[in-house]
Amino acid sequence: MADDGAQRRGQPNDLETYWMPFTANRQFKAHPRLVVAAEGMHYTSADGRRVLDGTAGLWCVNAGHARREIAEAVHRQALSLDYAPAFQMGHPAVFEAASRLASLLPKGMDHVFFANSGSEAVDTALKIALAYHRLRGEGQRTRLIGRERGYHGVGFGGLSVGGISVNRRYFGSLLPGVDHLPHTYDRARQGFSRGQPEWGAHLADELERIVQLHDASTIAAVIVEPLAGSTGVLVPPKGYLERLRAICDRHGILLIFDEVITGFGRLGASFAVERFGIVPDMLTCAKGLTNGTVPMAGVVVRDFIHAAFMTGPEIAVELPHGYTYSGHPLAAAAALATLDIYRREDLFARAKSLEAYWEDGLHSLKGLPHVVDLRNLGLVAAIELDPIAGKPAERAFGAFLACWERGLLVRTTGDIIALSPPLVIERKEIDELFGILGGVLKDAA
Ligand code: PXG
Repeated sequence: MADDGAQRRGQPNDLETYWMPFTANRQFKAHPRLVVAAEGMHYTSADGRRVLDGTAGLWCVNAGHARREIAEAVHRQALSLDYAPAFQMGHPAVFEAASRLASLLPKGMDHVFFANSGSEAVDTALKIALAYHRLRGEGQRTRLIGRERGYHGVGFGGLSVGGISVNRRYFGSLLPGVDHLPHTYDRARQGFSRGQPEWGAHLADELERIVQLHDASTIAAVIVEPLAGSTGVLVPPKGYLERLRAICDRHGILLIFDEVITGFGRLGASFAVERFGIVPDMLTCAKGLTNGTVPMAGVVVRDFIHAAFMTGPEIAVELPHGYTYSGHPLAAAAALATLDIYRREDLFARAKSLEAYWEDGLHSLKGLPHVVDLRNLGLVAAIELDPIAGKPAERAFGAFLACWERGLLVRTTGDIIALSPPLVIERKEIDELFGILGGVLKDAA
């Protein structure tokens, strides 16, 4: 009845109207899980329970929740300059944010384009790659290479190079001219690896095969997550990323690292770039850039790419691309305050110093019922469970619900539980996290 809708709209906490993203809406609305506050390592649920945040929100709250300095910086910025036109105008904070972000990366990665989400950053990077080749007179380089089980957000570009079939299947033919590397996971050869698996570097050579198939002159860029996060924490085999870099160099193909998850200390270094000592041609980041407080994402490009655009008449717009909220003042203020915290508290080094303890905690779950793999790097971990026959994803979803009941937030994808706590986690909280998880896995058996 029409009246029902009108009535519902008048009610607070109407669950029906909001169509939730990447959520089982009917299950959620039958059994809502609402959080109403957060501080440090914990959320507070609507029924007043403290819940340990094992996922830094969605891999973004690296400095822990409700950081005063960030909130105050955003507040001050809103009162002094709420919005500045992003096109043909500027404001000081965004220039400072770009410089500060670039200062975390190797020299030569000195230019930053801002967007508002990881998805936008990825589409931006792919567009820059195509435009770069065209400007150099190699406009036939239009192919983009992604990887199976890769996640690069939900824009048509990111979806096209992404390799998660359930995300792709409803949305038509996506971008043309895209190919995919094989993913790097093989449980039989890598199961229960601590850190980077020994096996799998040669899988990068598949890029050489793809190049032979299409011819290098048609390929613009390769995009990969240095560590695949969303698809269940696939840690790059030793030597794999190095080989990708070498093959791209050999064929004039741009290499893009999607560091939306791996950036800002998650792997115990500023970026995967630092952790692995490999310099891509472009890098995308988001999430931890503002500690999750205000949406913001960035594409950091190497100087030679930027320089290729800085030609032609001075009053010409060099790149016809951007968003109303690119470099929004509130986001820039949040980024500056966040980067201050990372530096002041040395949080990237803190993540590194906790890595061994974290790894031991994770691998203490070995042998528990249905645990078929454990993998980790930095402050990231995954527990892969044996699926219930005929009911994929149910075992992990059940564990997620049980953890929530017992005061721990985890993420699941398929039958994989993923963990990525704020970098401010204490050892006793690591114990608590794996204690709750271990209990849940035992009791579910
Ligand atoms: N690239 C990567 C590597 C990501 O992980 C995106 C792009 C897209 O970012 P936006 O801001 O458009 O969502 C992501 C996002 C999870 C999970 O639990 C992961 C993401 C987002 C939400 C949940 O695995 N990654």
